[in-house]
Amino acid sequence: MAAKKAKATNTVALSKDQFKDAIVKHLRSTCGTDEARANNQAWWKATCAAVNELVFDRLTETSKANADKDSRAVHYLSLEFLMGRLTVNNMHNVGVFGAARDALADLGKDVNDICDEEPDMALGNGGLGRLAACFIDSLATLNYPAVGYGIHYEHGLFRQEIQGGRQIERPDSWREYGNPWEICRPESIQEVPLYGYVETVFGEDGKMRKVWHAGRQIKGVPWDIPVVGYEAKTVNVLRLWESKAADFFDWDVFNAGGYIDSQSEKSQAEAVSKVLYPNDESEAGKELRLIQQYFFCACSLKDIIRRYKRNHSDFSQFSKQAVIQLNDTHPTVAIPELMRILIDEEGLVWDDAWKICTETFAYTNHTLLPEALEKWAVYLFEKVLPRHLEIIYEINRRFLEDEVEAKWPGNDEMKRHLSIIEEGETRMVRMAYLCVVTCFKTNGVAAMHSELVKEDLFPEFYELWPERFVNVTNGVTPRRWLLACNEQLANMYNETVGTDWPRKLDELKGAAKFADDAKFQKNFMAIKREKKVELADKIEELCGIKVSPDAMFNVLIKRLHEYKRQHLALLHILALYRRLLENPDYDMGPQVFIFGSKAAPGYKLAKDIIYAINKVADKVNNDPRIKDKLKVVFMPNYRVTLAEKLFPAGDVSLQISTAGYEASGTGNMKFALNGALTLGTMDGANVEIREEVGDENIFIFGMDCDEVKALKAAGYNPWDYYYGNPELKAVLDWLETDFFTPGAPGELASIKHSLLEGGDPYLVLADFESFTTQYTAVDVAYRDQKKWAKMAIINSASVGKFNSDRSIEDYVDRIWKLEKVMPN
Ligand code: H2P
Repeated sequence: MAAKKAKATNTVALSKDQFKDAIVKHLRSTCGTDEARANNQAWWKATCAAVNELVFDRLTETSKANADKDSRAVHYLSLEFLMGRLTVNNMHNVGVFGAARDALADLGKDVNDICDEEPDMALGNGGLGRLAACFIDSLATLNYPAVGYGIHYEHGLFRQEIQGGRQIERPDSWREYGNPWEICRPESIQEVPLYGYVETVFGEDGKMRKVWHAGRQIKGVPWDIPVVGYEAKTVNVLRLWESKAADFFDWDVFNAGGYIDSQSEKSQAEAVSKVLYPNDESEAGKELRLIQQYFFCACSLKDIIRRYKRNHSDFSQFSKQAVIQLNDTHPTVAIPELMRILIDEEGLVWDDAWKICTETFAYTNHTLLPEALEKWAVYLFEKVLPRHLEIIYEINRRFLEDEVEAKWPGNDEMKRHLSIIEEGETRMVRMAYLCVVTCFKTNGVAAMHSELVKEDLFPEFYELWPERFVNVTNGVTPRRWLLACNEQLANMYNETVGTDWPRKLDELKGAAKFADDAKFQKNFMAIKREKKVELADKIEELCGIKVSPDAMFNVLIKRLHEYKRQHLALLHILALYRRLLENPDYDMGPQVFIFGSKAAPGYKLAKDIIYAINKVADKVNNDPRIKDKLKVVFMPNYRVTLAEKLFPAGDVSLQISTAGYEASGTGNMKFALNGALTLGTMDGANVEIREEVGDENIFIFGMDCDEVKALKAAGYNPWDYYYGNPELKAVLDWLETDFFTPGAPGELASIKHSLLEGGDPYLVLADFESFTTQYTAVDVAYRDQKKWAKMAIINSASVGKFNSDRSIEDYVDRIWKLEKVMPN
């Protein structure tokens, strides 16, 4: 089906001609060039400047309205904001996408080519950071006062290259040549102290005070990214802090010829915002990461307090005006920092300061994995943040002596168990405990996960304060994940259910009644095919692999981690390949498996899995015996921009984590919205997707959470599965040969070893048989295209619940209690 032109779904803010004039004007006045000489980079910047004429106006109006009304606001503290590109999104949200596209076309430019100039803002790692980006989009769309706070990393998540099948990490430079969306705000620079020692002093009134004599200061420079609400008057701000040396460099040293020395303080200070997730295997890396966390929390709190003080002379209203959401434990150090400011700098007594903290902070937990629950060595805290450690000790003392003692009198074992300080060879601060002890709400990110947070992660805390634990199921913004990335389907929905769905995603339900309609099915599947053709072209361009858009596209895109079980999909691919080699007429429809994933640089097995996928791909894709029935693709440098091409093109959405391990997932929601069927476990938000789309429109396999727990409790032995299933044994043994790595046997063996000698911690082998069996059912279903179309339509039309606007309304209702300031 030919791509219909996207119609602007909201009020047109500028006509095509006005937009054209604005672009031409900005080519000259902003970019210092003209239509004849400009390259695409200049066209892109001029286009952004034209959009910004509208954006910046609304930004100013929003901040004025918030200040005038002295409104309560949420401050979303997150180490990650995975924004991706902003141009198309912002054009849609201010209602000028159609005008911009047509204006550029008149000027001889293609909107896609121009927007392709924009680098991704990859200031995040995976679902957690992308969730933060969806949330600030929804907050602005719903006209809620909100500020996102994070770090202005010079380099975001690494750029992934694949060389000889292996992941190579390269620096990502998203703002090397300037970024038209950000505004530097030197007027709001903050100073951040570090290191040093704490002195106890007595004032003239005889009262004891603590004074932190910092050993160093660094400077936080704020950069504001406007966050444009869809069809809304609100433009909120994402404020990202860049670290700089407090004194630019030492003039005296410089003048005396010490050019290098004079720069050292500068480069040390700048290291703080240099990269997202510095490798923290070394001590220096750990220290840098703790400093990063403190740096952005300290800057953000000072900023919040500065704004608060404009209208208030004491702190009695603070928790009424400000709610601070801690996105995972990364910003936990904000808690002792606020205590420190209130007590040491503002002169409040402990109880008053503590009351404010317990009414201001709320915490979102995103994972149950013990390794992801942060702990910091006490000695590190003592070195970098000595006063904060004292405060944490005092919080802990009061918690144990008052609350734990009252609930479990005389139970020292319980005190040890719940202490914020973990005893052991190296004493550690348990950041998650500090969050739960302080925050007025702790939430999980999907219904099942929130239950596990109460039952398994924090059961005693839940016993103490059941009212503090709530669930807010994640969501995704339909503006980016349907309207902007799947123009064709968006237009089809505009014609079917009207144009309100990008806000009210439930309206898509209206399309479900056409699920049986032959013409609707045909159009729906034609769009899916068109998106698959686009993806197939991209695959050929990036990987040199030809895939047929008529094959079933199985897509597994997410951070690489053993619990997400990319290697389970790999074992299944090996089984299919084996079946095809043994029987060239083996009955299966053509299938393509598409992976996109980055592995943490220090995570060896994850990198081995990427290597294995690529080696298997090399072999399978070039084996004429299997007659193109099976293809395997690993797309390099998976990021938001690539995701925007992958989600609309997927037929099967692989969500195959071990039940109980994936907190929610959000890719599962994006796939279903774009008409892919889930093949997944009863984990995270898959459970709720199943509730929405119906059991007959989803493929569930494997053990559920209780079965996983029971098997582990009974003593899981992966060898039983290895010896019990000849196909599984054969594919695992295959990994040890040099079949996929000619001349280098054993190169893929680490995967087998982790699953056998390593104990298979995520029960890959236990779920293998169920997975392959269910995959056969998926293949059979796909070959009945009419039935498949119906199921795909029902999926897409039924996932309105997973609109991030709904998540935000839940946060507002259950936690934040905000009011809208700008009119709708
Ligand atoms: C994490 C969880 C996901 C969850 C997401 C957002 C940490 O993301 O694992 O289950 O959906 O947060 O709450 P990820 O694994 O993609 O980095």
